[in-house]
Amino acid sequence: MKLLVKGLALAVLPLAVSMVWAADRKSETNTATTTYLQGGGSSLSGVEMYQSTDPTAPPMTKAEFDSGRQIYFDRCAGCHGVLRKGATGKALLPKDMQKLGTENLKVFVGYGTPGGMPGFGTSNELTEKEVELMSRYIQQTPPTPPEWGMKEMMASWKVLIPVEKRPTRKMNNINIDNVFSVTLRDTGEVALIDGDTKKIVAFIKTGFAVHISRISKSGRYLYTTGRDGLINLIDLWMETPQTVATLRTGSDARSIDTSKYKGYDDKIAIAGSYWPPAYVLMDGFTLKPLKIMSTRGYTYDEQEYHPEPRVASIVASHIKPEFVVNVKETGKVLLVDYSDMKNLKTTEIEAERFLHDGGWDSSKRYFLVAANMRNTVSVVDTKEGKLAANVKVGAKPHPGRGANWSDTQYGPVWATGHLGDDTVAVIGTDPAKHKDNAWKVVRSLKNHGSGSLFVKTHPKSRNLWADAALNPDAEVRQSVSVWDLKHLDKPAQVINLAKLAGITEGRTTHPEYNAKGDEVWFSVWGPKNGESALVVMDDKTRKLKTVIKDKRLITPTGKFNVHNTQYDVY
Ligand code: DHE
Repeated sequence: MKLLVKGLALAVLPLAVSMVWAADRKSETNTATTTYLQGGGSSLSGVEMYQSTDPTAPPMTKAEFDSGRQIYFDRCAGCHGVLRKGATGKALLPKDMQKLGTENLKVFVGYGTPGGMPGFGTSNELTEKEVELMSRYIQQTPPTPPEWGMKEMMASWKVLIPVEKRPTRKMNNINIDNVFSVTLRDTGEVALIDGDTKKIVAFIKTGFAVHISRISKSGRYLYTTGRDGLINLIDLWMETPQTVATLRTGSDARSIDTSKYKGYDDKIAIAGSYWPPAYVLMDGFTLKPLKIMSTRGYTYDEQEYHPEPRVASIVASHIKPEFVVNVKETGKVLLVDYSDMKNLKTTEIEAERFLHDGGWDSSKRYFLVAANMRNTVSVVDTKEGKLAANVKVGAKPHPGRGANWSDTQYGPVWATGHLGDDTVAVIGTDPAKHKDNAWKVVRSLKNHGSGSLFVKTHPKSRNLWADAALNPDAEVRQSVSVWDLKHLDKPAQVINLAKLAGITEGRTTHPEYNAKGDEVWFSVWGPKNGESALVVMDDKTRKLKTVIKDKRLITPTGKFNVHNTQYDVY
């Protein structure tokens, strides 16, 4: 019945409506994917913002406007952008929205679109009243969140333990090389777990919906970023590892890394923000902000001005004093040379839109990054400072940091899974010795489902693991595929890890190896008020080794092994 209503509703929409809303049908997608891309809610929902009144927009009370703003930042901004200029989703500009009018907009918000926008009414994520409210809200002038400059950063900066008061040697017996920093998404914490004993060493309060952890060159310092732009600097040498400094670099953020070039060990940190769209260079030992660089500017192809090009992944080069900064909406990769901050040199490389996550090839010369709305992996040659190739892959590549191995037939390769289809694309990465295969998809492996977020292997392993965490089917999203790298012609073994952990509701995600490369850890990411676990698999036998459960392990997602993150081993 609901479907019939939806069909009728869409059928009677005027042509103008369908034109404005004609979604990007070229790329396959599904509700889970879209929900993922729009994310886990932004901390901007609680931020006081400037609000203008537009006399042509339908009336709203202040309370309704505030509630619309909160819902928008929690559920819509990830796709449509903070300023509603469009990103993964369409632009929602007031004049276009007013042309559509409240009644038509209610259909889209309530029932979704064929291009992948979820039906917020049909999924019960919004009530009928909220659907109506949002349909009026998006006809108003978008409120602008406040900027966040040096003054605000300095006011937020806290050095809890100054450098001179920190230990001069490691004060604990933990083998920190094999510690895992585990994201506990919904509690805004990381759990530090000793990979040898599987015991939890510490829970550390971090930013809102903490996103990733990165390790300094020496392996001593751990950096985390929350979605609210709160950076924690954690000293792993302390008796119990703890936060020694914090800084807020913005109000919506995802990425962080630290200098890895020789002579700059641990010295400089960098964080990227979604809002304001910028990256910040900091002192690596204290987080003191040193320089803020805006990423506002023009798209690489159409040369259209974009007011909020968000900073996606950032990695530190091992071969130059440079950070690789991937700017989502403009499709540009910036190589930021930190050796002279007064005369900062950046190389701006035209890549593809919208850049998201990525990793190094095994030589650490080439950085491969997903441009997920153009079904492309862009390859940046960081030695030459230019684009090596744009490689067409499957629907919406999502590699995490990807996986490197030496293929029996094609030489060194790197792989990515996809959100939008059930393949794993294997790309040749060695233009020197395997020129014919370089920057081509040399194999396409069949995953057990679409909705893959992460793939992983290790130089010591002969297995490749992939999740399908966003698949709509419960059995599929709880399972992982594992291929024998020496026999990639054979289908993958599919193992339901949630079942092994005795968990009925949850997604299995993010493989991460231990330092030795003989265990692979997965998160079984359960609901906030339900059970979750970490599942440790013996890599050689592919049999269960241990399940780590603890009431405090709430919504574990990413895991970052100190050694592997420090040296970019994947
Ligand atoms: Fe992530 C990496 C952005 C949702 C888990 N995620 C990244 C990176 C970016 C990013 C830019 C690369 C960081 C880097 O390398 O410097 N993620 C986003 C989003 O914008 C998005 C789609 C929506 C949002 O609002 O945040 C999003 N991400 C998620 C999740 O829902 C995941 C699955 C669970 C969670 O913890 O929130 C998730 N993202 C991760 C993980 C990594 C990551 C585990 C690091 C992968 C790695 O191995 O390096």
